[in-house]
Amino acid sequence: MSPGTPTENTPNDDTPSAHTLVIIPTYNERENIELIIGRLHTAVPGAHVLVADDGSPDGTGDIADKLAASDPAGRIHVLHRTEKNGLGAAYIAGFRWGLDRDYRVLVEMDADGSHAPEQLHRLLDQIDQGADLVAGSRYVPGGSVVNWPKRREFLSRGGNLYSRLALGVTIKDITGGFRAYRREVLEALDLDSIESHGYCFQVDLAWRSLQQGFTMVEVPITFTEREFGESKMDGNIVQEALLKVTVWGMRSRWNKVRALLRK
Ligand SMILES: Nc1nc2c(ncn2[C@@H]2O[C@H](COP(=O)(O)OP(=O)(O)OP(=O)(O)O)[C@@H](O)[C@H]2O)c(=O)[nH]1
Ligand SMILES: [Mg+2]
Repeated sequence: MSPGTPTENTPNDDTPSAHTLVIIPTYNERENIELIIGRLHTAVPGAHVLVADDGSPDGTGDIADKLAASDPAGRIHVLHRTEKNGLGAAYIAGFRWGLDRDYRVLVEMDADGSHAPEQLHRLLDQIDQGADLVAGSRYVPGGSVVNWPKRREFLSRGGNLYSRLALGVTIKDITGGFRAYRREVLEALDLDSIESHGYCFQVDLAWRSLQQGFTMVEVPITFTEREFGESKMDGNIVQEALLKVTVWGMRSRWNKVRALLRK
């Protein structure tokens, strides 16, 4: 199915996906925010949205407020944070906001159009079928990347391969940021202790969920590089991920060896 095809599913009220909150972290996404929420509501009309804005100087937060005020169905919510604190902190605040209410599924989605709302139903269908955590994946059959420079794709594929080897997991795209979590997963994680940023934040959440014994399923997505606005990616993010993934992998292996020695 192409990213332009909306879902044909109308979940009944008993399914977890009928109680979905899509969290969209934003920092200077003025050109994108209305477009992405519009696409989301065309594709999944029942989904609620939480824009987690870090006081964007370009007025993204005000635009989100206006969108919220003009949605008669009351599906749009805005969390105004005062400082730019990174995507991870914005997501954690968003998760808390959602867990304080009765949402059953919490979704992570970028504002810049890289994650197609028209493909969200692929993730939600898997949740309804029993998965605990579903990751939109660029690197499973059917998944793809559009408009990415070769260098960027190489870095992303390399990071994923390294994570797979270091952590001993089979997930093909553990750094991706288009995900759906059953609320029980986030309730079980110690959100206070998560300090990772950027891609590492996604690896961290997946790794903690797997360690707790939750099931993680990948579904193919088409990832499209942003058209409007600026990227907030920087070199430190790669360094942080490399270091932390190595430590987590070594710690996990060491724990296994210790358990064997004790037998
Ligand atoms: N609230 C908040 N959102 C952020 C922050 N940094 C990035 N974001 C948002 O997180 C999402 C992903 O950020 P991007 O800049 O697209 O990062 P990226 O996808 O790694 O980079 P590109 O591929 O160049 O787009 C977007 O919706 C951003 O607006 C932040 O510090 N605070
Ligand atoms: Mg992006």
